[in-house]
Amino acid sequence: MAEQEKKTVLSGIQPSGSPTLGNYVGALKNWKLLQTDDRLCYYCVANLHALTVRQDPADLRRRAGETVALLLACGIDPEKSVLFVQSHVHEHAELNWVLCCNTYMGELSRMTQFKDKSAKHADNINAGLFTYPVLMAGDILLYQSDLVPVGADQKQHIEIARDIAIRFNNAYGETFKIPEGFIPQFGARVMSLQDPSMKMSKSDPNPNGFVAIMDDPSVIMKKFKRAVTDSDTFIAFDPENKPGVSNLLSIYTSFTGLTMDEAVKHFDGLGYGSLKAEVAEAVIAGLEPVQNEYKKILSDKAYLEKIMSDGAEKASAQARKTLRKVYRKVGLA
Ligand code: AQP
Repeated sequence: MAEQEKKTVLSGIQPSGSPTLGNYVGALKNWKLLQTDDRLCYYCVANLHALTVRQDPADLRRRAGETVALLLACGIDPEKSVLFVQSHVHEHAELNWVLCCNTYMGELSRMTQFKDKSAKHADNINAGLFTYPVLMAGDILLYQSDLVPVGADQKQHIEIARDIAIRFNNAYGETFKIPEGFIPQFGARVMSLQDPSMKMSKSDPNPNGFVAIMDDPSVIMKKFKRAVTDSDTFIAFDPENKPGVSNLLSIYTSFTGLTMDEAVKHFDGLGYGSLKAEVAEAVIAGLEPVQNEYKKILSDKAYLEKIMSDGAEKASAQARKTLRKVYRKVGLA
């Protein structure tokens, strides 16, 4: 298929900690599946976004490469997809400014992620945290993306990206493609193992709340055994009344490929101890090939560097085209 006929896919992951089961089930697993012949996928390590929360510079630098290695280990194929680090393509920061000047304070103040993260980081409510959705809109629009695969937590950000694109096109003439979000039917919101009313997050200060993709099998087993359930004794899928148990069941279906009905039937008559152990075993088995591949890739620094520089070059070629068009439209070029 000719390059220009392919649908464009864009998504990103912040190198803001150790990627979790939530990132894997809600995003990375699907990124691999989207790499078909009729699509061109751009996958980025969103390190500019990570700066919205205070980061240790050495950790942030190291995690960019580690996250690229993890994406490769999760099946992102650099022959099929463009895999790059966001800060290596300076057009992201440049488009961000133009879009900031076309976005309203009112619409940004409605973003729930801003409210959540401001509450979590009350000592550092910076302007970047507030304008985060504009930077994300720029990521998407730079590549003229058709489809943006994300977890359910990013739905509001896709909607504002669409609003910004439509407003810009109306003001300056056709410039951006209007993107669609792609949210998986199951696993779009993996919840914390310690507080199933909150999503699982890699920056959770309580390490028992999340399972990192690279956690050792014994650690994974321990974290699931400590998972919060409820005081009932039966296993049922009921996210409202049994959020902890339902979260474990959802994770189980994502890793076994069973339907929810099949999973519930499988655990009929069994207790929470069996549920936790079997979910942990399924996760350990599912993550094992990713963990092995990650270690192999990370040990080859030259290969990783090459992937990052090739990816930046390919991404820049498209980003440059869009930014040039934008600069002409607004009168900067
Ligand atoms: N718990 C989750 N369930 C399903 N999908 C999730 N995603 C994140 N958490 C879950 C999806 O993973 C992709 C990459 O996320 P991100 O790194 O850009 O940032 P995030 O959404 O803020 O993820 P975290 O883990 O919660 O990071 P921190 O703790 O740094 O804020 C996205 O598609 C996201 O939807």
